[in-house]
Amino acid sequence: MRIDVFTIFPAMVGHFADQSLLRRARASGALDVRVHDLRSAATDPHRSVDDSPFGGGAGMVLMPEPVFGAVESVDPPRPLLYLGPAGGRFDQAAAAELAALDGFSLLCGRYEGVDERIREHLCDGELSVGDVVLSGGEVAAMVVIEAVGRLVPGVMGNESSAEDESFSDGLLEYPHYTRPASFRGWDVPEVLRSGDHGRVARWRRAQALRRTIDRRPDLIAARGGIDGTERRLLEEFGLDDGL
Ligand code: JF5
Repeated sequence: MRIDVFTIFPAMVGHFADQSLLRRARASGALDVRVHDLRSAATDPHRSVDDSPFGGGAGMVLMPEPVFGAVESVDPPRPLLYLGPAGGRFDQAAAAELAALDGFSLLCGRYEGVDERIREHLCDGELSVGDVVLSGGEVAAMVVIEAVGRLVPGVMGNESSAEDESFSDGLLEYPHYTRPASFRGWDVPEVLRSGDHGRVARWRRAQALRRTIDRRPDLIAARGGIDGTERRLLEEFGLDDGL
């Protein structure tokens, strides 16, 4: 998997990609993150990448020449996706789609935005990590790199845990516990210490369902509600309140 990132803050994204889980993935060859400085294609002595908007108004806009220049000198993997609040929502399904590709590229916007010709004639699409406005696309790019990177085979230490987690089946995760069995009078649920693996699995599923019903009813609606088996599972553990 190759991910190319175009940014005016290459050190920020580069440092991130050199850390933790991603560092190991890159060392193993499973993940190839290449960060490119948008300023490298600037031609003027000040290496300018932005200019004031035609029509007036506050702020600065990324200019087409350095951005087209940086991208075209690399010929990066496509699609090239622009990160900004006007994009399609980047969620776990979008992460899985990107993880199935051989590669893709990210363009980080800054200032008030980028010249519209970059979005229209250079980029292939647009992604948003949420309804929040950032000062630039770098943090959003890091969200995408981490979410996609950990889905690439060979990236995570524990290959099974990616599938086990929140959203993989449309539910939030069940609660986790470790030692001590009793901490400040708060005890680990008895079922987890019972050694009954079938009952543990059913309890976890019931807890995941209950949590999702309480905290993310939108996710329950999206998967078509609760079926009869699930209702009985909730009843088994006394978690069927208000159903
Ligand atoms: C940006 C113009 C880019 O704010 C974001 C963003 C929000 N969700 N996903 C990305 O990106 C920075 C701000 C203004 C272009």
